[in-house]
Amino acid sequence: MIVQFGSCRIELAQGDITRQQVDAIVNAANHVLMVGGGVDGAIHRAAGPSLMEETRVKFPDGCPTGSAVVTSAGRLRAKFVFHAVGPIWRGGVGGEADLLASAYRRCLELAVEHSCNRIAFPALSTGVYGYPMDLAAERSLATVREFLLEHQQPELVRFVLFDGGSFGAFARALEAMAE
Ligand code: AR6
Repeated sequence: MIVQFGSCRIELAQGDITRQQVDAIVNAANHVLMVGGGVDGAIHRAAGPSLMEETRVKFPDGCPTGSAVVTSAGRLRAKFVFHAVGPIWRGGVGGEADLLASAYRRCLELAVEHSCNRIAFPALSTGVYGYPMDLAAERSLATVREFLLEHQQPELVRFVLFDGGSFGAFARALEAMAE
């Protein structure tokens, strides 16, 4: 599913984010930037050990929740990995929505700063971090849409959803937004 916003587009795909060929792949990281499971484990396995080494050397203090840092991409078919730290869901009363939006926005800013025309996101915070999928879909897509309309870049933002459930939630939210 593809929806155009000005000269940019948001695309939804179902699959494995490590197989994407784009300028930047976003990782769902944690604030200490230690390799975990989910997207993080898959990205580090596919990229190879250079990714962890670079992350450790460049960012010994980790990365705050709601932000992101950039490394090269090792063996992935991308130029960069943006390690984004989404919030842990705590019932919605701890500013999770703003922190989630802020993590997406920082990645989009990094894409512009590093001349990345094509960026792929997973559904940040919706796995181990427990953010409800429907709420995450709405907030994530609204944040990206707002950024694209304001900045007219990057050209392509692809959400790579792992299964039918997450794809469906994002498709419903994107459809509602495009109406
Ligand atoms: N490609 C695309 N999406 C995936 C993939 C994949 N290969 N694997 C899982 N997903 P998660 P979080 C989906 O847990 O919630 C790690 O341990 C998954 O189904 O990866 O932000 C980190 O180190 C879910 O919908 O990220 C952190 O400690 C979404 O990606 C913590 O998990 C995000 O799930 C971050 O938790």
